[in-house]
Amino acid sequence: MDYIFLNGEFVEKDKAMVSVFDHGVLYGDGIFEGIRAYNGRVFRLGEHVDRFFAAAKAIMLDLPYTKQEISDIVVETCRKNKMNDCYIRLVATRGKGDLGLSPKNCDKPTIFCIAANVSLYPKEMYENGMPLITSVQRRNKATIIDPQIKSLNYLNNILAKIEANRAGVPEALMLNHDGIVCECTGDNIFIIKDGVIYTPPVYIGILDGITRRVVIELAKKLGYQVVETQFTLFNVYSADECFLTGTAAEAIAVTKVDDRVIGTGKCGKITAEILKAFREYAKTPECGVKI
Ligand code: PXG
Repeated sequence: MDYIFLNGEFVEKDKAMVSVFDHGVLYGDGIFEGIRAYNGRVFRLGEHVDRFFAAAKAIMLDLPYTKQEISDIVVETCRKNKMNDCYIRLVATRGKGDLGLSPKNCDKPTIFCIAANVSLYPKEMYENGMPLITSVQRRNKATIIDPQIKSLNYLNNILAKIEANRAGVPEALMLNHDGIVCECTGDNIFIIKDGVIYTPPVYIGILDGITRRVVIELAKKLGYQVVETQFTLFNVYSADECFLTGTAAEAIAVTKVDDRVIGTGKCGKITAEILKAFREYAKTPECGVKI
């Protein structure tokens, strides 16, 4: 990671700065995407760019680029840094303004793109699964800040992550205001019961995760029934298997939730099959745009 794309040019990492008057810094006024490149291909780049533009529209941020230009920026950032397998962070903030909430003096958005090394969960956890706790923090209500917007306001997810850190586990599960299971701080959740795969629907207030979409497609191709429906912690505790999906995490088994052992306490058979299918898919030319 040597060069960062920042407002139209590549700058050296140590010189990539944004203003203290940037509303992304002052108010968390902006959006982001987390994207992966596998084997010289940017995974599902079109969908990430679409989600980025949808979020920009929702917060009334006019991006000064077309979708094709944003795609090119992402690919070019990987090329410039000679990275074939990496984690990419694409960010757009409202830009530099003054010390008022109103963005009317923010002339142009700040846009940057970073290609960094991937940090997955520890390898051991991909084989043996990982523990979760349920956070006391509720996931944002869709009527306040819709979780479909990958906004720079991740404070309640961060508070949940701090709870996980303090409990000595890698992730925290978040519920909505009615106690319905939503997702983790940076991963979507799936449970499996009697061979059927369940995951919360997007409308209850979750990020419409791109890994989630891919896993749903792959699981259906493998012949599994996938049901998007609401469920509670009871269903998680009594599931046969549970796993998380995310750009950084890929797919990873959960073997304990709030000190309840899930299924056999090991990475389940269906979860292992899905992770394998995901990794195979990430090696195919169809998975993304060539760097
Ligand atoms: N839910 C939330 C709240 C997220 O932020 C996901 C689900 C998974 O979505 P994708 O599209 O990646 O399959 C995310 C992903 C990280 C990290 O370092 C991950 C995310 C955001 C920030 C950091 O793991 N978002």
